[in-house]
Amino acid sequence: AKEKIGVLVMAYGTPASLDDVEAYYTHIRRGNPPTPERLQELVDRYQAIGGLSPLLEITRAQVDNLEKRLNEKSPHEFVAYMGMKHAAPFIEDAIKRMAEDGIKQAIGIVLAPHYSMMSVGTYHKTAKEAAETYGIELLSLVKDYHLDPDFIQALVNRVEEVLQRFPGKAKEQVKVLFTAHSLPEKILEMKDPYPQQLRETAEVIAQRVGLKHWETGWQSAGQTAVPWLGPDILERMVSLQKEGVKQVLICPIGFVSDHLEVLYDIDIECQKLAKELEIHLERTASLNADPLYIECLSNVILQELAKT
Ligand code: FEC
Repeated sequence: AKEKIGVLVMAYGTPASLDDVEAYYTHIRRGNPPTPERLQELVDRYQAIGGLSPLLEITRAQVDNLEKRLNEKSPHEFVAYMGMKHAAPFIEDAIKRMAEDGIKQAIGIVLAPHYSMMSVGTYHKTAKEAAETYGIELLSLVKDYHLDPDFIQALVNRVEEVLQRFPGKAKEQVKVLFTAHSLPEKILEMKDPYPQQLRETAEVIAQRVGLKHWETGWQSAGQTAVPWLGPDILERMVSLQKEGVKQVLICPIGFVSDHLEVLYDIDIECQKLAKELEIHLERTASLNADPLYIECLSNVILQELAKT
């Protein structure tokens, strides 16, 4: 029989019920429980998007489709496991299950296209430690795929699609903000590739679509004592209005799925501000289980394996 290769597919994770929000938030805060007020704010945000985030189901669909596509394309036999950073099933749980299933070798990928030591880097650290604990040989961990041709094509399609919703010559009039999750400013001193990679993805899409006005932007910064990369999209919306901008498109290229940071931070919070500022704001649809995104993931994994 062919030796099975485990595929560790890692994503952020979301609470399974509103009762789990406290444990989830505590995990994100590295074991420090939030104050009751901060917890309530987060519960309110989940309630505002309908009670829970669809992230778990979407991640599950991405993992299942990726496994299927890998097995169609390659003579190896792949078994994919979903492992979350902050919620069950955790990355550690996925590795443990691999070991129980008799898997000896695995490759890992994060469902986030841009590399930062503070994002993808911490998934990798957890994966390496768990692999060590359970005796799984990690063949490789994919670092980034922010310029993968299928990834770019999927985003180009979405930008083209949503531009139709603006009147007139949208490519010439609309200001496009390509956004990603903010991170603490100290990543700049650490020469982290994250801001540059974000810029590269944005630049290629803008060129392909022929956009006149675009820039990158930061969203969803955490509330901690340290400064985060800015300006935040909320601040930027205010300054754009002062500059006379009336139409804005947000393309959240740092995220691949519908979840709180998209459904609340853009669709509710930023949209409310846009209404007040009388700006016409649209957002590109998330990739979710788009076959082009699955194609990107499968190609990146096979290319990575070919190097080992
Ligand atoms: O839909 C859902 O339930 C999950 C939404 C969600 C995604 C997500 C992605 C990223 N985060 C990243 C970094 C940080 C850092 C902190 C931080 C805090 C939070 C909190 C919530 C939350 N994040 Fe998140 N993130 C999501 C949700 N994130 C909730 C806590 C409340 C708040 O601050 O808003 C700050 C930790 C600290 O306090 O020290 C740092 C990065 C990503 C994108 C890459 C990835 O997906 O891994 C980076 C989705």
